[in-house]
Amino acid sequence: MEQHIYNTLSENQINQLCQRPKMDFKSVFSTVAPIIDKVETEGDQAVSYYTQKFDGVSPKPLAINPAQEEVSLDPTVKEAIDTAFDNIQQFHKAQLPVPMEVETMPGVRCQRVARAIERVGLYVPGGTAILPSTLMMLGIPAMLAGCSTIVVATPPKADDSVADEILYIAQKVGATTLLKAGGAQAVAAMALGTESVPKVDKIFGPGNQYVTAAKMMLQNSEAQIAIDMPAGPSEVLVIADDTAKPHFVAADLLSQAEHGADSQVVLVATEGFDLDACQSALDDQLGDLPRQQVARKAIDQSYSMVVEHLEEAFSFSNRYAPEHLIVQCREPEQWTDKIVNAGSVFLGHWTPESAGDYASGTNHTLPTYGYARMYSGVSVDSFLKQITIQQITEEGLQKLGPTIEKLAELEELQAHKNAVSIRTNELKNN
Ligand code: HSO
Ligand code: ZN
Repeated sequence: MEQHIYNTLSENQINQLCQRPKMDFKSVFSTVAPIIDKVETEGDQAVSYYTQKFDGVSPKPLAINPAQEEVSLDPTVKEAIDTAFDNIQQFHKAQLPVPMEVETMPGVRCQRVARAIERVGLYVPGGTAILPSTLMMLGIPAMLAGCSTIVVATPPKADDSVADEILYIAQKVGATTLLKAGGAQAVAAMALGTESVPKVDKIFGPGNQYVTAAKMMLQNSEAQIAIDMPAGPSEVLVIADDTAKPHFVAADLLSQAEHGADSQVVLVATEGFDLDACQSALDDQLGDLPRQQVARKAIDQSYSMVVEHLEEAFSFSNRYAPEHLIVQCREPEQWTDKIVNAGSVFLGHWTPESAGDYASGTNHTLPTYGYARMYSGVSVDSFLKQITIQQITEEGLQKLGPTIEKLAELEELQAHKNAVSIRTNELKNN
């Protein structure tokens, strides 16, 4: 790992270290545009065509109702899924909003109520591994919010089947359709609707650059869909002081590095942390990983930064705005007020990121690429919209009327003023 000393760096160099690799969206957009067009004109047939072309499978049928599928799971897998499901459900249930009502003036009552986004699409990547955890992270808040149409899209296996783990979770969250396709064609099918896939209003979930590009393009099209957030490669930043155990830190860095060769892994350590021991633990642990080629590429592009004080560590971390921030230092909870930009935070020596990835209860769909500066991770809120409601009494309108009339006059919008005057005059005359 390349090493930097924080207080020898210029502002410019620090900014450079906070940069993520550039995404070349231009060429990806030009690949994705014809896929979207073909799905729009040919529907299911186009989705099948691209699934055959890119994944080598012709899904038959293209979409299924997960409730009607037979599922058989190893009991230990089922138990692990059930435990994680329960924790994620508990933490997300607590996020359900409480209705709000405020009487801003006597007789002027304002309310805010939440309603579910009715139709949502959840993208669960396939590729090198199945990701049942991602379906829990998206499906559980969708179920709790009360979304009535939940479409799950995931690429089928080579034999055209869908993993039992995915089917089991799809059943538990009440998914209504499961589309056996991935890639830009699956995103397009959910955004536009086809013969067998209902059109949705918002699309969630991580994916490769083609999936991300399709989400971005369809968001800005006549399909009128929303997306959860812009997505880039996964990231972790670990802050370690002299109390941190080098082999724990190494394990955490590798757990993120194995996601992809483009994963972003950063270590920020005080001088008391044993960086050499961490480097040799990294080398040792890497040798045993089935995905060591992927992890090694990510680690080779990563760096460590030595700081004098933890204040500097948190200040750098806030500038970097990592998706995951792991804090392995003395009294880590004392630092939470200083954390301003991060997707999800893991405090102390006994809190690996894997806990949040799978089973502690928090969501693992989080902002990357520096978007933690202004985006939150997925939560129940992501599946809701808020509606405001108001009701004004005669007394309320008499009191508030002159204020509205004055402001309408100021904006030279006479009809707005009249809508008040016509009523208050009637009250005066009665
Ligand atoms: N760390 C990933 C989520 C994940 N990890 C899924 C394991 N499975 C999000 O950055
Ligand atoms: Zn992970």
